Amino acid sequence: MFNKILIANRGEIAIRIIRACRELGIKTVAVYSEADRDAQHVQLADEAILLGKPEPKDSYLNVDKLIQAALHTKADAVHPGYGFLSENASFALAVASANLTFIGPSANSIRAMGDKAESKITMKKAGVPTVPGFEGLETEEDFRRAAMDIGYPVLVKAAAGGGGKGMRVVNGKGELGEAIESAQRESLNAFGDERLLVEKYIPNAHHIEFQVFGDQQGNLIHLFERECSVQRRHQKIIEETPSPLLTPELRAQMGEAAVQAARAVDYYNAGTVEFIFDPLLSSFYFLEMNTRLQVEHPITELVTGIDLVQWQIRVAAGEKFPFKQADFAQRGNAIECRVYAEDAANGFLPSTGKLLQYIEPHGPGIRVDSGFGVGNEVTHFYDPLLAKLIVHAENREAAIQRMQAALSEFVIHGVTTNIDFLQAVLAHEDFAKGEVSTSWVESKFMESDSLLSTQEKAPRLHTVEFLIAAALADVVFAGPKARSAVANETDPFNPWKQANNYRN
Ligand code: MV4
Repeated sequence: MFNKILIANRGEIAIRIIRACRELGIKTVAVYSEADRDAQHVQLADEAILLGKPEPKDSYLNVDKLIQAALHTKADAVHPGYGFLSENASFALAVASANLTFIGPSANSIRAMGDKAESKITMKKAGVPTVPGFEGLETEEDFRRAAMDIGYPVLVKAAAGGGGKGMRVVNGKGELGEAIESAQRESLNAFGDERLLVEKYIPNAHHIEFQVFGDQQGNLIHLFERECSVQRRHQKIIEETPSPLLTPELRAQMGEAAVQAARAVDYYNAGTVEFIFDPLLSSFYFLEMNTRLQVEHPITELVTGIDLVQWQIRVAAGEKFPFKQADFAQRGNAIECRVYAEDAANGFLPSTGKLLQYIEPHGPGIRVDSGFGVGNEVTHFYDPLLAKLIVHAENREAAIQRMQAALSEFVIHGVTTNIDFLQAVLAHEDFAKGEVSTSWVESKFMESDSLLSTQEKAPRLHTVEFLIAAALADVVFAGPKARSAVANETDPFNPWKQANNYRN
């Protein structure tokens, strides 16, 4: 087993990895930028190395500095977390070349899944369902014939890309030329590659992904699905498992397809196979594979009872994964809400500032993964994710209720958050029915100017002043009685008032 692991990341995921290391008796090295001197991941690790300026290219994306830090601290492995360099095959190779272990899949697996067109061809060969379509088209005439063959509407996608960049829906042949041109331009800009693929457009699609996990001995299983259709502009907002859409038969088919997909690229460690699900035909198609740990991994941990990060470390060290597919079942329902520092009522702009108050919810079946506390600064340099609020309960209704109660207990002052927006989604009848496709948020919420964000109404105070005011009021840590008693006051510093702004 490793003696010491360097964590090439920040925020909640760095802390999640530090905790797994501590349980395994492994020492940890945090890295940080000048913007993260006071960050919690720095304080929680055994050692910490300053990388440089806040800009990611000078810090969390800087391969040379990260390898230097690992060698200097005599770490023997590197965990990349998610984002940053986690799906960069060159980084995985650089780590290995420095005689360090990359905690993740092989560089070859990362590369094989990095290109959409290439991975789609690999999946077709492996017998994994893909959306009907064509790759490797060159002239406009090629595209025109392909689109006719598929039948409109079609979707033009960047072959190199992901995350919806360079994607255009084409409803008829009159729109095709312009769509190809603009998709090529955008794709060249974003990825330095203008190759496109074209496929059948699936309206009202659901995003259902499967967690896969394997060791270096060839044992490979799936850990069921996560429904991630509540998203906006390709940013996930709420994830849940099990998916309310899947039957046991479909789940088994998709799980098998996910394992097949992973096996086709000799996958080991944690990975996620993304499918697009057509609710009209109950058919599913491979979209892409994310060759890393995902943000939403905790909901899988809660329903399967497995610690994914611990097992990532153990199989990276060469341990055999001892469980078989039949050892796993889904117990209850889990939901994750991403609490972002952003202003839902104002175009979802990121909201920056110092956290003046921050009180997490607690209770049975409630988990909070966060990298923030009172006094921490939310900056524009990094992702505005403040916390992941994750709940687990006996069934879906109970999980939704538990999430609503937990959200109403969450107190965050100093930045605007999306908590009221999350509550509006959870309270919606479509969500209750589980009838929420990837276009749902935009169609139901975006044109509405209702109050969707938790507005910061109190004037900004310094942390110490705020805590003194709160202590004098003697209610910050008091129970619901005190809470409801003060909810009617006009005290502008009253932290319990924030949840009352919510209207649907
Ligand atoms: C699609 C699709 C409909 N039909 N492909 C968006 C990002 C990229 N990963 C693939 N995406 C989509 N591909 C076909 N043939 C709809 C989407 C899509 C989507 C997919 C997953 C999660 C969220 C999404 C939001 C909008 C569109």
